[in-house]
Amino acid sequence: MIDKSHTARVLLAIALVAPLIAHANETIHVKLTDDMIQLDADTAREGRVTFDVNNAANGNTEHEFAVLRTDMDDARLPVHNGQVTESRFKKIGEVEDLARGSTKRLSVKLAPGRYVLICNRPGHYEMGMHTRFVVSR
Ligand SMILES: [Cu+2]
Repeated sequence: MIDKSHTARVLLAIALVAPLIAHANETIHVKLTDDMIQLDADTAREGRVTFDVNNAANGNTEHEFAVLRTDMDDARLPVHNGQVTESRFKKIGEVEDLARGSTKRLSVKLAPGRYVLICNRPGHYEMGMHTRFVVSR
């Protein structure tokens, strides 16, 4: 004999959980080196993405990590006095003042599209601290 109320509860639970699975929280591990931003994955599904950002540089220099929404090539952003002109972009989020060895987390909601990840300490972008990131449906 089928328990109808039990079946209804199971269906309700599936209906509530399914959208959460479709937009699962993804964590991207980010390693900041002296002249690079390294990712363990350069794509994610749309939804909440957590960047786990570690300053793994050898030099005793603080770094930062910013997420910009742009279709531009990550190597061709406009630069003024050693810094990317962030005002020309939609900045999704950032973490700053990462001392050597430290880790900070940035959790953002990302729509499908192309992004550029940079460190915008003066001179760091031009040293190579930039990479692209793509979010798919
Ligand atoms: Cu930097």
